[in-house]
Amino acid sequence: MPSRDSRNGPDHPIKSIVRAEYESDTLPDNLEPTLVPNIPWTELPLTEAVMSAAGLDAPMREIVRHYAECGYAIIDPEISEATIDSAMSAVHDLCFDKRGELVRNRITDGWKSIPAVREIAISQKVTAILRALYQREPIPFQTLNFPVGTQQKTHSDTIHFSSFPPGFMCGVWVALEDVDEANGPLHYYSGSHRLPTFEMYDIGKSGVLAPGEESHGADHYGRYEEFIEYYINNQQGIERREVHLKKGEALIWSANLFHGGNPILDPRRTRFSQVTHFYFNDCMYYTPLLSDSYIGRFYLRDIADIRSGARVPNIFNGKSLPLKASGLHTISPLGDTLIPVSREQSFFKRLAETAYRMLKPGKR
Ligand SMILES: O=C(O)CCC(=O)C(=O)O
Ligand SMILES: [Fe+2]
Repeated sequence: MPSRDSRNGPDHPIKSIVRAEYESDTLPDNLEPTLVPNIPWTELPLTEAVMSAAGLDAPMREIVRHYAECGYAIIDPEISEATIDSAMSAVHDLCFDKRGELVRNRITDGWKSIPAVREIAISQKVTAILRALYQREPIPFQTLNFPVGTQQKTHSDTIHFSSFPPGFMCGVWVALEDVDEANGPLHYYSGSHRLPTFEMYDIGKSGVLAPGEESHGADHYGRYEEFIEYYINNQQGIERREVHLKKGEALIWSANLFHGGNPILDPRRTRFSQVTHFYFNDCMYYTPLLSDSYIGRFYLRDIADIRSGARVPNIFNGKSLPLKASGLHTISPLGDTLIPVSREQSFFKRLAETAYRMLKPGKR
């Protein structure tokens, strides 16, 4: 199943037809972005008329317009100071030992045990803004908390979390304390969300550990990072920016916005922060790093909605896929046959492969 691909560019024939339909500022009778269900409306030509027809007030229209153009929004998520402090203190206690030494540099899914982390993830203000940005129901599905800067290399989250249809994913990064140039601020490339979406195949690697293959996408993540560094440093028309958020402020990045963590200049400084990753309803959710989506091999994700704890069905064009657990699935071009092949990717298979590689003389 070929992915819809931003490499089709602005002149792709389907996009041109859609644009021609409502190039003018008047709302056409028969077509509006919310009726083009499998493309986020911020990727379509968004007119004032279309946005007001969707019931957005002027400040929200401004956020949507900026997000469409630059791929991110800086917002006030309206989270109480008490909640921010409580999340920070819980993360502090898990990440530093009694002598003040850093023992963990990230907490994954802290929302399960830390009520304040969950509260940040389900912020009503964030949910309302995401509904406006995507015209679908946002699903917070994962939290990450960091006690210090990640110094993560530039990447797009589309390599870790993607959706089909593409683009229905975003990250919401909340500063739990002030961030400046010294404690490893986030950087992002404004406008980079319009660059191609890369998967491992694009750099000559398989995502899937298929029979006869010795490695899968995660083994080549370093190669992905090197490629992105080269690619992004040689792009015209996008601008690297560093973001110094104040405690309680948030940045929303769209699925393909390239971003990372700057170096920590002052090693004594902390940088408490929370990222909540969101999907949107009525999609297939998958991990591109472990998939070969171009030929229909998807490592599908069985996600739960942090708000309710309920599992969220994987849906292809309105049809629910009978997924039992996260794992590798092959999907026919019509999306109507689903064959779990998760054995190939199983923990024991990987363990056996690694042991074999280590024991076999002359092999890496
Ligand atoms: O916090 C950071 O420095 C980057 C985090 C990030 O890229 C992510 O969680 O997707
Ligand atoms: Fe990221």
